[in-house]
Amino acid sequence: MKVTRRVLFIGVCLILAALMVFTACGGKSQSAGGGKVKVYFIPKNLGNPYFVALSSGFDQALKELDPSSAKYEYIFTGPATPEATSQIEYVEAAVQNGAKAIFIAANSNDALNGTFDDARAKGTRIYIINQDIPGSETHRDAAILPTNFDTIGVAQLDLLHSLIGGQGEFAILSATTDAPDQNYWVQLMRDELAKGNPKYAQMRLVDVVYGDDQPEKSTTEMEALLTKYPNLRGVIAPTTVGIAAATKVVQTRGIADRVIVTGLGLPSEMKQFIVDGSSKGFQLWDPPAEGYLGLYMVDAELNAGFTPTPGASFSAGRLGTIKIEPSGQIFTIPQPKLFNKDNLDDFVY
Ligand code: RAM
Repeated sequence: MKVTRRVLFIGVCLILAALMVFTACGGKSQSAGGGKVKVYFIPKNLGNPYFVALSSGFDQALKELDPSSAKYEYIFTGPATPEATSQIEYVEAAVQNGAKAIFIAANSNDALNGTFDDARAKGTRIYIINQDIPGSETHRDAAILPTNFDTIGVAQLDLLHSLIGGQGEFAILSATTDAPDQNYWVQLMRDELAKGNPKYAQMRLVDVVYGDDQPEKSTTEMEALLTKYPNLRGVIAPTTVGIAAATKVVQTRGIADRVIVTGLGLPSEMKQFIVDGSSKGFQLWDPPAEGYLGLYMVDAELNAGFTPTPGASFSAGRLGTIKIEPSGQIFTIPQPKLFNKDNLDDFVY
């Protein structure tokens, strides 16, 4: 009798174990993933390698915090092009799907405010990532910035200054006309020039054009600048898409020493240009670190009593303790970093 019971008990255990394995294996299907915490990253648009680099940081943190993929479901999705309203449907779909947190590189300062409000009312955290939404800060929970944006205007001007000997006409090749991050930096550059600092007295900003973070449009805009301004000495492209396209133009035309292209570049895309001399240097930060600390922030809220309020801090693995500034922003690194032929080993993303 005893033996029979034990056999029965073992049998039941085996059936339960089999059921668990079956359920776990089905984890990829929509319904079986239901128990996991859903974390979304919606970039400005898909097809921009910059955001693939940023997304890889989420994956790094997932490996550390959830090696068996039991806790989190991470979803990287977004529109094909970076228009002001193109992300709305993706935010709505994520909320509908039960997103715990949405990280979004918004394409507008304010076009998503109502969508964000609805999402937050349903319990979804809205974290702006890679930038902020100036003027609309009350519509998000916090913002992860790659660095302190207030340093970027002077940093970019100084970089061009050093590359052109402080003299000549230059233009800015930006992303979209609505882009919150580029518009902020371009304004900082304009403000700095307007201050009358003698350092920039011999540099003249002749135009600001928009390549929409699309390689073809950026190329066309760069070519048009060269036609319109025969004395153009430099271009600042504070977008990884724009700088890569513009550098390609000066490389192809063999004029990389006459028209200096700089700005914010993705090291993996710019490496070839640095190696062949078409680019003398550019700046950036650490995009993967932003995604990495983003997932740690979600985890801290779930497991360590963290709430995203100014002054609060959390522990983010290899990045140490991260603190939310009074503005609700997080600065991933304090200031942008210079990439040139002297640090090719740092070109890792
Ligand atoms: C482009 C995007 C992104 C920006 C970088 C520098 O890839 O516009 O938002 O942070 O450039």
